[in-house]
Amino acid sequence: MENRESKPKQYIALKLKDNKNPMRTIPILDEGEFTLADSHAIALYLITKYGKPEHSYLYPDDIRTRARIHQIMFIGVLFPRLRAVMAPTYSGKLGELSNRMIVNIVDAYTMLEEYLASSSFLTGNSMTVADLSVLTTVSSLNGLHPIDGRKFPKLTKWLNTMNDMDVCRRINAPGSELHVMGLKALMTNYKSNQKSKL
Ligand SMILES: N[C@@H](CCC(=O)N[C@@H](CS)C(=O)NCC(=O)O)C(=O)O
Repeated sequence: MENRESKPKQYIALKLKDNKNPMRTIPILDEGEFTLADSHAIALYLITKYGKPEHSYLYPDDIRTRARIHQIMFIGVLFPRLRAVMAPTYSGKLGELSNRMIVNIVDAYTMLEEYLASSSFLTGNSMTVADLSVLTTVSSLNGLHPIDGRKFPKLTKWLNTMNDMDVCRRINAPGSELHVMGLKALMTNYKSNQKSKL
């Protein structure tokens, strides 16, 4: 994870093709002559390119609504808190969440609870691409450190509403469950390796 030279070949190949993803992260969109990194940029590109009129609620034309959507999608402090757990776990160096990791995750929940203070979704009373984007990270965080429903009632309600949607049940939930299960298995593995060294 930390060593950018150790990326699987296909990502390196994409990176080398037009030098558009120096981060060497996934996801990467590959349309032949056009590649694009960063899930938020990709989601906005796909919705602008392929969105049908009946999906316009996901990314409405109104510029202030769009600005709010961007504000949530480019929040910047959410995914890094998951990444802080993922990176050492994938490289086999983490057995459990540290206190610092938990404080940062709970702080992210607090921030989202505030965004949801006066609306049922993150940018208003209708679900947008911003909610879908945040859901992908929050569902993994929730699997690692469950959201306390008493402390975060609005976030809990939002998550339940999102998880009840057919699209989230079919697409997000299976991947998220697998992701959390994999992370926990790697942590357990690390812990048992540590024990066997004693
Ligand atoms: N802001 C980027 C973050 C992408 C990202 O960090 N992806 C992870 C996998 S979920 C990755 O490729 N990590 C490898 C690395 O950072 O070296 C996005 O939303 O696409």
